Amino acid sequence: MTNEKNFYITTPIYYVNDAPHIGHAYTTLACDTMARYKRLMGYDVKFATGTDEHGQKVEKAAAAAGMDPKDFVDKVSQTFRHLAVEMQITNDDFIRTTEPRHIKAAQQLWVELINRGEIYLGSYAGWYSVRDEAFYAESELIDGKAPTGAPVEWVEEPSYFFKLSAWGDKLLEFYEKHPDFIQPESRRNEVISFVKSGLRDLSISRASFKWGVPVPNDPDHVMYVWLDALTNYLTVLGYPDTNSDDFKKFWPESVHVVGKDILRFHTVYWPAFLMAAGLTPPKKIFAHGWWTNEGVKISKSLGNTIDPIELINTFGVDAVRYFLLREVSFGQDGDFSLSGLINRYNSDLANSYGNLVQRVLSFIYKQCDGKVPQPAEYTAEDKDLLIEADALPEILEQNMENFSFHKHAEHIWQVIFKANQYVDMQKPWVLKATDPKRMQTILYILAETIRKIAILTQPILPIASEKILDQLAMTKRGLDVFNQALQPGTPLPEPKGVFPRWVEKA
Ligand code: ME8
Repeated sequence: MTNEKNFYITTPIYYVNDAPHIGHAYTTLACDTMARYKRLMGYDVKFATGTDEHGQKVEKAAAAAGMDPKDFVDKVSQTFRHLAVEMQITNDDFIRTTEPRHIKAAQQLWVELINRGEIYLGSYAGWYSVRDEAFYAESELIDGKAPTGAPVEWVEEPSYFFKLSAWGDKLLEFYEKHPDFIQPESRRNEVISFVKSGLRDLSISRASFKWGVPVPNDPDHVMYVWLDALTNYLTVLGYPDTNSDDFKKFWPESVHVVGKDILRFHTVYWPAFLMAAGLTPPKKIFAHGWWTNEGVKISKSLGNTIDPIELINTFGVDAVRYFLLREVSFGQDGDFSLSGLINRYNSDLANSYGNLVQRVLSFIYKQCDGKVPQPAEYTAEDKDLLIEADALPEILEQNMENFSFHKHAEHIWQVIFKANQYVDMQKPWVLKATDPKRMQTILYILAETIRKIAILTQPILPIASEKILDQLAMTKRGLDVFNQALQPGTPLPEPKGVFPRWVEKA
């Protein structure tokens, strides 16, 4: 049962080998923005994030910390959960791969694959990168390292294989039939040429360590961490119960948002596993770009990871969200810099949006008895501003459906800019004595414009938008009330600044 008003969005589940950084925060914030947008559009949304807790990389990190793996993953997983709470993320689920519900799902997917003749027992002799949790062919290595620069080690052990080589044509057919499956377009081309170059069967079990989901009926093996991890997207919906309400409602209406580093796992292995198990692949994989820090690759060994909680504590969630989503087009790489964040904050949030809201609402509060003003006749300029604001929902839809968060913001800020210009030109403050009716009309037009803008900024700036809508005494906030104008005479609370200007402390 698919319904176009159901929407399932997921972040990657993050490895718990280390604390979360700005890159993890980015993907989660983007998904949260999308989830909020879809709810605004009246969709029934399921939004999941979580942690990937098995495999050699995590096992090694636990050993390095001198901890039992289970205690270690319990501890680190909490830091990711905590980050989601601090960032006020609206996820409906937080999945951990060590949970019984997930182990059951991963094992069932295995059983399904083996029953359908998609898995055989063999032996693996080749390169493996623990850092990437990936197998590499000799021909892929560059100067003895993985193409990602990660070290590789030689692995020789019995292994179960998935017959990936048999799925090349079906994958190509699938990409052809679903041109939107891989986004952005450049990534799609990359995947298609990889598949066209020929697929080898994939090793999907490891026998040389124990920290993983046990392979059903063969206790010597644990499942390859990526087969285990990808299944999380099904676990969240109640798999193996494909008759569960969530499964029927949300699969395959799903979008997996990932970084470009894990494109292949999501666009080649995952749809192949699913098709081989008789399930439909998800609707879309969106691979976003990579953040550097002040021009340098973010890495623990370089000691330049950015702690998102520290940033949020300093600048607030909305400022961090806005910077990350506005600064680069989703899909492109971006560079994080504190000065960039502060500039954006001051110019777009404090000086433009914040200033508009603050000056208009405090003027209304003082000059209109703290009530929504009473408009009279509209002039051409009044109508122009309202028309601009009214055009935004359609533009919002066009942009958000393509994950163009930055364009969505750009369009809104054009209207904010116009509204500030309108204030400067109309000068309502000079009309108080001479033409109070006109003053009220101007202020009403502005309050209406702010109301419309604040409804549309909710996905990107949830906290500030909520405050602004509170200050307009609006209780309903969905797109369905976009055209329900403010009632003149409605009492308004005393306005408070939403984006105080950031001044560097000396
Ligand atoms: O790959 N810029 O987990 P992971 C942008 N467990 N995004 C970044 C980033 C950066 N510098 N660094 C990390 C895994 N990310 C697997 C996923 S899913 C079934 C299993 C984000 O902890 C980005 O989303 O290495 C990237 O894909 C993800 O974190 C990798 O997280």
